[in-house]
Amino acid sequence: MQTYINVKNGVVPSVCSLDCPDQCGLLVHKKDGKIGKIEGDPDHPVTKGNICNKVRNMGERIYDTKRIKTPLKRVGQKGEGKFVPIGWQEAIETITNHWKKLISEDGPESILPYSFYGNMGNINAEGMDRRFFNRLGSSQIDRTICSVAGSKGYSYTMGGSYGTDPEEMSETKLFIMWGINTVSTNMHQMTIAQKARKQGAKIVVIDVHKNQTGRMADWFIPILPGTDGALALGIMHILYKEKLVDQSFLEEYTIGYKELEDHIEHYQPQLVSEITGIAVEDIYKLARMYGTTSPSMIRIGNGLQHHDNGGMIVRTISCLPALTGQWLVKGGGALKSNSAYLTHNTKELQRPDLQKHHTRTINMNQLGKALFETKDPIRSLFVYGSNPAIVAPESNKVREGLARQDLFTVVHDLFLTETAMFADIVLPATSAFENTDFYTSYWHQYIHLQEPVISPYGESKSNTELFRLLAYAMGFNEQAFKDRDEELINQALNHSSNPYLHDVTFEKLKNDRFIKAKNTNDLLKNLKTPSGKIELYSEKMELDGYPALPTYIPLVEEQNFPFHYVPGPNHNFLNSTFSNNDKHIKLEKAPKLFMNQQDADSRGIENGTTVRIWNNRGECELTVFVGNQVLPSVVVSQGLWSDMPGKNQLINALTPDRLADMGGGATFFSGRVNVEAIRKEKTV
Ligand SMILES: Nc1nc2c(c(=O)[nH]1)N[C@H]1C(S)=C(S)[C@@H](COP(=O)(O)OP(=O)(O)OC[C@H]3O[C@@H](n4cnc5c(=O)[nH]c(N)nc54)[C@H](O)[C@@H]3O)O[C@H]1N2
Ligand SMILES: Nc1nc2c(c(=O)[nH]1)N[C@H]1C(S)=C(S)[C@@H](COP(=O)(O)OP(=O)(O)OC[C@H]3O[C@@H](n4cnc5c(=O)[nH]c(N)nc54)[C@H](O)[C@@H]3O)O[C@H]1N2
Ligand code: SF4
Ligand SMILES: [Mo]
Repeated sequence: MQTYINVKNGVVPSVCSLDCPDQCGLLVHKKDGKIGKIEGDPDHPVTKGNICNKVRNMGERIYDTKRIKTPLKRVGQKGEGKFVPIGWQEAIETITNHWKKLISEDGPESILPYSFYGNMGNINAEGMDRRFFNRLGSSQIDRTICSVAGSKGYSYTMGGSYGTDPEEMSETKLFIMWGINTVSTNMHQMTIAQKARKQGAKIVVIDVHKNQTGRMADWFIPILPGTDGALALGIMHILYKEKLVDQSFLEEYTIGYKELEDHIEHYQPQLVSEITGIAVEDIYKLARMYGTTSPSMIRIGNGLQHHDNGGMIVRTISCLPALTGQWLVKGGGALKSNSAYLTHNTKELQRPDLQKHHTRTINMNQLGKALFETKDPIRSLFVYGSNPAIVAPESNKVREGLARQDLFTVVHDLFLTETAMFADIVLPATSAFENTDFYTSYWHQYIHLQEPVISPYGESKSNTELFRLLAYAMGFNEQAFKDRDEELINQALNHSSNPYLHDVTFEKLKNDRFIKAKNTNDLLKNLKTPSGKIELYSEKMELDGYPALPTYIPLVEEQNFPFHYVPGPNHNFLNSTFSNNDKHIKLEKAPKLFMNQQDADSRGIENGTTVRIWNNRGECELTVFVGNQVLPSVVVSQGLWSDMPGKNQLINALTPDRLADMGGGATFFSGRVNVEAIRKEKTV
């Protein structure tokens, strides 16, 4: 059979597997049977042949000699990195024998899976693995690290992750990039906005950091961290006062618009200015611009919701397009995530029915804490598709937990990550280019098929293959563990209750490669809120213990540390992926800390020198960039950096593991720190 694997020289189609909203169509150039150049697929309707630098250089990662070729067994201390190669049979036997013993002594809940979306492929990231851990009866992990708080907040207003179609945004006249670094994290969103700008559109960026996205804006609005809810309420105040609301839209499609009008009386521009740090006249200017420009689109980022109050912030912002009736305008509305259009049949794919008893669920944002729980302790951790030693908050606590002598840890990854350094057994994972899977974007509305482009590297195995092996060795003989990848895909796509996902099958995808969600313009008729309308007032929120109307709630006050610290992702890594690739590190240079001139002057800190940044959770040493990119009292760093000899750059040593107001989300950006000069010589 002709497969892409057999193509020696030529170009084969693919899709980007990374946790990035763009989900680009790719063309992989093969030379002598290996991956050479990677390009964008010019026929992809949204990404149109452009891709980022990270993935253009992906070939180097696929063939990086640091990639793990065989299973490994630890022979040194935890964290030391001494391993010897072993065969797959020994690896699987070691793991399953250990687990069988644990299950008989402590019960299956002493085993904890920990995973995220290092590979977004649906059957690999949340398919066969879920079946396995359901059947095992292990503890479950709540995958809250990324976007859950905002998604919950948005859903209270809109009923689910349904937003504006990026393909309609060529018509948009006002883009508000709110807490999103689109140039780095959603590049095609910026491409679309720039194209629209040629037809007169304006780009407004509201952010705590004037980064590459802010520098591209027609108007950059700096704001104090975690205060965006107040700004949105201030805009509402002016919209109502100046009769810029769309009354007929409010009457037909929303509930609670009268209650909201009374409620926002409190959010006077002067008060909002004091909270947000934005001048009163700018609040008026923004509200009037928003109230009079159509179509207008708010692109809501994830940055906003990595805060104590992140759910409520997104809930509040998501009310704005209803006030101006923008949901009826082509290219108008808002986009937090479009993932709901392409939801598949998770019941069939993940098989929760295989779970015989209810089990506890552990929030992944509190892994450190969980590893020290003394009641029903976790005795084994199985990590795949994630690198918690770098990406999880309170990393010092996480690493202390990973170093526990009595914790049996297995890591499945392509590389010996910082987490894998603590493992007892490391298993080699295929890259997505070696797998079959289907992908669904959380920004545009296409579903894609990935077929293997090359054969597995060394002895590596895909997640689906690994969990089939583990199931077999555990003696699980249900058909669910025998289903092949194509069957898993067809089971997941058989989802008649999602009207947007229609008649898509493995075979159809094989032919078409990407297929768009259907009937997406009748959103307002199908809203999944309790009332079926846009809920400006939400009874459900009240029942869940929140204010029913959008409300400004301040961040948790951390005492004694003068700076608010916002450590986001960077341009050339994807979370910690690529942070171990020389080319990407070179492009990024060094981890930087951005500080306001005023703060630097008062502390005798000079641009380009090394500073120590600390709080009661940990410390880091970073290169400081002094200027006006951040407001006084705020410091920002970019990127999740790998451990390197002699460098102290573990960013998440500083971040809190408090949970956000909704969904148990992460609060990476709500911590505080202090900063001091430590070396006078310039490092860059
Ligand atoms: N190059 C690259 N692309 C990526 C990623 C990556 O690591 N690198 N990660 C991917 C993933 S998993 C995700 S979730 C997305 C994340 O990408 P985004 O949704 O863009 O989220 P962040 O980059 O975390 O934060 C966005 C912006 O929010 C700002 N911000 C922080 N706090 C506040 C606040 O209180 N108010 C306002 N107005 N702004 C604030 C930050 O300064 C930052 O510029 O990107 C994806 N794409
Ligand atoms: N300070 C701070 N911390 C953050 C953030 C932040 O903005 N600031 N962002 C947070 C967010 S939004 C997110 S989403 C998380 C992301 O955190 P993670 O999901 O942990 O993301 P990565 O660091 O990219 O790690 C993914 C790992 O999966 C591996 N992998 C890739 N494909 C496969 C596969 O098919 N199988 C297996 N077994 N492994 C595979 C990769 O090699 C890599 O080591 O980080 C969070 N952490
Ligand atoms: S990381 Fe994002 S922008 Fe880069 S190729 Fe993948 S989907 Fe496209
Ligand atoms: Mo994320």
